[in-house]
Amino acid sequence: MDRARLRAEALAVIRGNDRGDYSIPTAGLYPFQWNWDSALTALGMATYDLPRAWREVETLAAAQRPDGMVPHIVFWQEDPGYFPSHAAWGTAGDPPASGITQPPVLASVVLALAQRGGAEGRRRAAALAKPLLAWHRWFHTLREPAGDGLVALTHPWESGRDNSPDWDRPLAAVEVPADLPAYQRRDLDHVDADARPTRGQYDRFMALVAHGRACGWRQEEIVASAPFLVCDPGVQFILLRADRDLLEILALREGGGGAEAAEVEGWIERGEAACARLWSEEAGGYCARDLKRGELTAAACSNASMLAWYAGIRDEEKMARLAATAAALLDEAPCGMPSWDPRAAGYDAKRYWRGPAWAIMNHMIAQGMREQGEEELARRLAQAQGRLYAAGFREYYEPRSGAGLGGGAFSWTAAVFLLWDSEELF
Ligand code: 9WN
Repeated sequence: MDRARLRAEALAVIRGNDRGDYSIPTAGLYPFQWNWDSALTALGMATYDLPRAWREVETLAAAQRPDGMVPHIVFWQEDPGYFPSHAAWGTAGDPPASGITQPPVLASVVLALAQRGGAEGRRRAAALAKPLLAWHRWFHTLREPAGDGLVALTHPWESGRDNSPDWDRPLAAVEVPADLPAYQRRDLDHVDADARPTRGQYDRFMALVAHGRACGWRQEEIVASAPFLVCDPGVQFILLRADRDLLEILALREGGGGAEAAEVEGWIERGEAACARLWSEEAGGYCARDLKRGELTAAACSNASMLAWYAGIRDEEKMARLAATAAALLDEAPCGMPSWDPRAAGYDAKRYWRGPAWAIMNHMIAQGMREQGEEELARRLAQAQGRLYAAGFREYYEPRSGAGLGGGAFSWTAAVFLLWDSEELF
């Protein structure tokens, strides 16, 4: 790997996507601020410009809605190149935003920035405690329909794994209304159709947007009548870690955690216990659960299943089994943890979230593995990550060949390179 050249290219990618106080994932395909892209990109920015990294997360937090949700897209400026536009979402509020959320990595990123040291970092992290608390509370109240620690998503885009086979069954049950407004996809102007979701999936994505609009984007109403209501192991695990990290952020405030800390501890206890209900003996891992039908949606593992280490799950028996599954997946796919088990029905090496590997997912999975003592698996993932970067800073990669797919010059892919390079993790 030519590190110096890649480092210079990674910096150029992030700078090219920098819009001043926020960044976009990549020009053309995704021209707005995306929630988890932005937060994870800040990790890379922090390696060379910590104040800029702080501005990135502060801009994202500033888009919080009155109910506490931090939206999945913030439309700081107009751009006709992406669909669904702000008008298609039909949401109220300022700044203009989509009506759904995304994986809540923000608290974990804020803590990581604070840990880079300095009173200023602690001050800025403490100042974000309130919005973070409000967002997590939104998840644990409005999005825990049974109050049992399983967090619900109402749109596949909230998982960040848009068209994973995990969603095939619950999504197939979503009716596409005859009066669904006609729409024109813009993603296919930028990326080959065989690497993107199908028309049938898009129709259902838009049917769910129409449902949110019909509910005036009021959460209680959306959840109560949701055509799609699932628990994603990815969001469940990311939120569990983020809750733990939020506790540390609360402690940075003057006066410490207080009653709010006890509230967060309650979320952690409930959330951790609930993860067992995502376990599939057949898959040898944690899977998605359909909360409308009370069943797991499929019996195979995704890369989100592998975030259990990142979440700090301590069930020894299950984690040993999961380690064996992870090793088997990496045997199949040496260029990164595949987004779907290559041995399972539904696998597609090229199509979005149905097989390809993502650098940011590898990053979070490997971080968890290192923290939990799974050194050998983490080392294998580091090798895989090195192979991916040979194809540049792409959105995703074929997990067997390492060929680059989707958008190019991708912010979070470049950010993870800078982070791993600076910490000599390759
Ligand atoms: C919809 C920006 C986003 C990522 C998601 C990824 C993809 C959008 C799309 O791109 O989703 O949010 O239009 O396909 O699935 O994880 O945040 O990179």
